[in-house]
Amino acid sequence: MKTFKETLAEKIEAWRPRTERLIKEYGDVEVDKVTIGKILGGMRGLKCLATDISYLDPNEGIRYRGYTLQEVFKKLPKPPGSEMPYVEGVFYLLVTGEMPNEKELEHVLDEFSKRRILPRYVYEVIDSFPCCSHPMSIFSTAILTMGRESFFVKKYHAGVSKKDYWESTFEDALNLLAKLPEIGAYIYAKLYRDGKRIHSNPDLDFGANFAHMMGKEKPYDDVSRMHFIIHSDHESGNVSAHTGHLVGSSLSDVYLSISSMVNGLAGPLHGLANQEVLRWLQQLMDRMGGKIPNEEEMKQFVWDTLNSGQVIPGYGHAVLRKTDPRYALQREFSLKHLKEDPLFKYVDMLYKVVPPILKEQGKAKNPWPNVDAQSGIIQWHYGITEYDFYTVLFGIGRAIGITANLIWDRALGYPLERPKSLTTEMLEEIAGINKSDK
Ligand code: HAX
Repeated sequence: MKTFKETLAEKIEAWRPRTERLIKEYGDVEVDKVTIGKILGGMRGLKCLATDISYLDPNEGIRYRGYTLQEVFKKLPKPPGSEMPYVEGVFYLLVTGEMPNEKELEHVLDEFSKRRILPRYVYEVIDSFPCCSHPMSIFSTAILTMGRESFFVKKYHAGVSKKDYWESTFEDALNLLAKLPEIGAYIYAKLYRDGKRIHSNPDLDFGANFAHMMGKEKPYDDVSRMHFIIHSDHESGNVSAHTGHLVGSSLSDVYLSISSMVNGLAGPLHGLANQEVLRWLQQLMDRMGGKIPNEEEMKQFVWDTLNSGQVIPGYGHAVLRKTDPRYALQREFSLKHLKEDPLFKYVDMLYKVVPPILKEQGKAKNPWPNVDAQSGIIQWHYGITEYDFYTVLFGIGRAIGITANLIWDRALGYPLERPKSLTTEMLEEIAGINKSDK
C-alpha cells in the first residue's frame, strides 16, 4: 500500500504539467474583467484565484474535490456506530482528491494520532494570557508560537529544491492539524473550566478525542466531526482562506499562515458571526423573558435589528445565493437530535421569518441563512454555552482546508501574491472624471 505522502507525490507529478502548460501557453488568455466597482467593492466575485481543493457554486453551495457535502458525508468512512465521518478522512480527500479506503484511512488515523502531543511551552503560552482575552487571540498565538517546530523552515535553510517545498509543508500541516483539538480544548479548560484539563486519548479519532477532552458524551463526538468537516473549506477567496494563502505565498511556514488565517476568521462579518448569532438570540431571549416569541414578535425583533443599522447575523453571503448546504446539514442533525430545544425553535422560526424580511428590505443579495446561523445553537445544546469560543471551533475545521491548499500551493509553485494598487485620482482619471467635475 502507498503511504498518504506517496499517493500525494504521484498526484502532484501528474498535476504539475497542467498548470505549467496553462501558464506557458495560455498565460495571456483573459478570464475576467476588473472594473472600478470590483476594485472598490472588495473584489467581490472577481475570478483571480485558483484552487482544486473545493469550489463554491452560488446556487448549489460548496463541493469538496467535486463532491457535494451530502456526498462527502455519505461516502467518507465513519467510525463504527457513528453518524458522521472521520475528520482525518476529509483531510485525505481534500489533499489527494480521493476518498480513502480502509487501509489508507488507518494510515492517516495513525499519522494524526502520533503527532498529537503538544509541546509544553504551548500550555505555558496559553496560561500566560491575561484574563478576558478572546479565545481567538489565544488560539492564534498558540499556533504562532509553534513556528519553531517548522520542518519547512529547517529544510528551506538547508537549501532544499523548490519542487520539494510541498513535502516539508505536508509534514508541518499534519503536525499542526493533529494538535489543534488539544489546543482548542486546553483554551476552553483554561478560560471556562478553571484550567481543569482532560488529557487526550490516543485511541480516539480527531472528533471523538476532541469531545473527550471537552468532557462531552456522545453524540458530541459526531457534533465535532460534523462541525470540523463542514467548516473545513469554502474555496480560496473568503477572508480566512485567502489570508492563509496570501501569507503562505511569501513562503511563510504553515504556523505563520494558519495563525494569520485565524485572525481573519475572527472578524464579525466572517467566522465570528456564529458567536454573534448567539449574542443576538440572547438579547431576544432577555426581551421575551425566556418565552418563545410568536412569529409577529420575531418579525419585530428582526426589523428592530435592521432599523438600528445592524446586520442579521447568520444570514447573507458574499457568493452563495441559496440556503447554505452547511446550514441544511446542521438543520437535519438538529431536527433529529434537538428538535425540542428552545433555541433551535428560535432558529427554526428565524428561517421562516428572516428571508422574506431581507427580501422586502431589498439590500442583501442573499436573504438565506449561512453556516453560522445554526452552528452555535448545536454547541449550546450540548453545553458549550461560552459563545466566544465558537469561532475557535470554526478555526480548527478551517485549518484543514487551508493547510491542504498550502501544500498544493507549494507543490504547484504558486508565486508570491502581489496585485497592483491605484490611487483614487488614478481611478477618477480612468473613469474620465474631469478635474472640474470633482
Ligand atoms: N443583514 C442585513 N443586511 C445585510 C445582510 C444581513 N444578513 N447581508 C447583507 N446585507 C446588506 C449589506 O450590509 C449591504 O448593505 P450596504 O449596501 O448598506 O453596505 C447589502 O446588504 C449588500 O450586501 P451583499 O452584497 O448582499 O453582501 P456582502 O457580500 O457585502 O456581505 C456578508 C456578505 C456575509 C458579510 C453579509 O451578508 C453579512 O454581513 N451577513 C451577516 C454576517 C454573517 O452572517 N457573516 C457570516 C458569513 C458566512 C461566513 O463567512 N462565515 O464565516
